[in-house]
This record gives sequence, structure tokens and C-alpha cells, in this order.
Amino acid sequence: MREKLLQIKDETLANLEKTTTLRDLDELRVAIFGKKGELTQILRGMGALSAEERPKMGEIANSIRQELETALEARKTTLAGAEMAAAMESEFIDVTLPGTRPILGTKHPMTMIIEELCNIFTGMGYEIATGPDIETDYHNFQALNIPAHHPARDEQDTFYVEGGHVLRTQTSPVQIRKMEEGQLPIAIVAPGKVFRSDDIDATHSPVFHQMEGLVVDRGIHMGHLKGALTVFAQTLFGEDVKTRFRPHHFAFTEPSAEMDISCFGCGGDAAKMPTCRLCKGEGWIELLGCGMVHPNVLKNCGINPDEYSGFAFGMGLERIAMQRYNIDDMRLLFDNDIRFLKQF
Ligand code: 2NM
Repeated sequence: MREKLLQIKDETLANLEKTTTLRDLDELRVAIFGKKGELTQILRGMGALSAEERPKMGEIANSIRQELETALEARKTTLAGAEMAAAMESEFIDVTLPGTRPILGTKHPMTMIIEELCNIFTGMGYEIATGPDIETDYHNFQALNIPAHHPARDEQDTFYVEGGHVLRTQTSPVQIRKMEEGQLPIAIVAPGKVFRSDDIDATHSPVFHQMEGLVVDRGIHMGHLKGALTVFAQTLFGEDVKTRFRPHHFAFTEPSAEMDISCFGCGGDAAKMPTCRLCKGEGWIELLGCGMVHPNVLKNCGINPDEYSGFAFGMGLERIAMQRYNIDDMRLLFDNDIRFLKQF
């Protein structure tokens, strides 16, 4: 038994040196001191010894047990220290380092223009209205007094989709839907995407943005149209801006006009005009189309044209954004090149 005890002692001390983790160490502890451990079993066998041998063996066994326990404890301290040191190394966080900045996006120039125009009109008491990009032929054309064979419906301009629907070619169907609701008076602007089958170049895109406006009430006349649109132009481009209205034709308005603003580049100054790149020597810049809502359109929407009248207008937004931000190619607005967009 004595030999067995010394053997356990030597082996355990040797195995102790081989442990590299606290988990190894614990397995070794259990193998020696556990319920079925080698030493435990020997101590349990003491009862079978003679009364003479028992105290001697007991003494040896106890001293070996103590020696092993001390060695185990010492190894535990060493390994725990090493594991802590390794964790400190691998999990080190330098809280004094500067943080990583999240990459923030910026508003797209079209978004900025839409917001700016919406703010001007809501400031004048208008509400913002929106509607679907895919429209019925009725809302996009018929209700607007555009009959079956009108050139505006030309397949070369309009994207037709399944089921006789179209990608809206202007945001007017939003105004039609608003009038159909029958809640008068109406004062709305409708910003949004519109679609026309154009070839792409520096000034054309098959997808572009428009904002249209509509006011319907009793007694609305051309004076309201001119006043509202002049205030709008002066808020957008500056108090000194002048407006002029040229007769035009739209199927959905009568009378119809195009509104120009005095050039905000040269100010219509005869000396600067000839070289002005904004108005190309004209002194005026075309801004929008407008007119008094055609009685047929009001009737189509269930509004009595003898009782109510209205004015409407519509403008392309890309050109305004390009003038505002000095952008010379419309494609830049749709390319989504981050180097371009970052500038705004
Ligand atoms: C324009 C020009 C003139 C217009 C008319 C209507 C409606 F629905 F009231 F009839 N919405 N938009 C309109 C009028 C649009 O865009 C150049």
C-alpha cells in the first residue's frame, strides 16, 4: 500500500505539470480526490488494515493527501493567473480610442427641391396629395379631357402596362382623384414621379418628377392663378423676380398659359443677357404650365362648373433642381453616384 501511495503521489505531481488549463486541472483533481478517485479508494481501503499498520499508513496517506492538495492549489493559482492574463490580452478594449463614425447619408437634391416647394405651398395653405404611379387610362387621360386619339396618348410617349393601365405621364390623376372625393374647396399640390418613354440625354429621362397644383372653390379666376404663382416664384427665386404669362394650349385647362420668370442669373439686364447661360440671352426662363380647369374636367369629377371654378399648374422639378444646384446633366440626378450625392 505504501508503494501504491508513493506511486500515486509521483504520478499526480508529474501529471500536474502537464495541465495547461483549469479544466485539465479539475479533471486531475477528480481522478485523485473524487468519489471514485484513486486516493479516495485507497483511504477507503484503510479499514481492512491491521490495528498496527493502520496509524502508520494513515499518517503517510494524510501527508501525501496534504502535499497533493497544496500542489493542486498552487497549480490552480498559476493556471488561473495565466488564463486571466490571456483574456486581458485578447479581450483588451482601449476605451480612449476615438469611436467609429457611422456613415450618414444626405438628402438627394430632388428630395431637397420637393421639400422646398412643398414648404412654400403648405405655407400658402395648400395640402400635399399623393397617388399611385400606375394609373388607369381614365384617371391619366380621359378625365383630363384627353380623348382617345389625342397625341398626348401616343404610344411613343406613354408606358402601357398590362390590364390597360399606364405609368402616369403627369401627376394630374392625383388631382382628379382629389376632385372625385367631392370635398370642396380644394387647395393641393401633388409632387411625384412621372414616366414618359423618352431617350436619356443631358436634359431628358424616362422617369422624372413633377409638381402639380390645384385650387377649386367658388369664384376662382385667373387673378388668383397669377397671384398665387407669382408669390410662389418670388418665394423660390427672390422677391425681385417678375412673372409673365404667355397663352398656351392644354386639353385640361381653358384658358391655358405658360409662366416665365425673369432670369435670376442676369436679372433681365440688357448688358448681361447676351452671355447669360441660364436664359441664353432671353431674359426669361420658362417655369411652368397653368390654366383654369376645363369645365369638362370639373364635370368629369362630379363638380358643377356653373358653381365652382379652379386653376391648376404643373412643373418639372429636375430643371429647377439643376438650376438651383448648378447641375449640368440630368443623368447625375439618377445615377446614384455617391461622389455626386455627397456634395449636397
Ligand atoms: C399642367 C398645366 C396646366 C393640371 C390640370 C389638372 C387638373 F386635374 F385639375 F385638371 N391637373 N394639373 C395642369 C394644368 C397641369 O402641367 C403642365
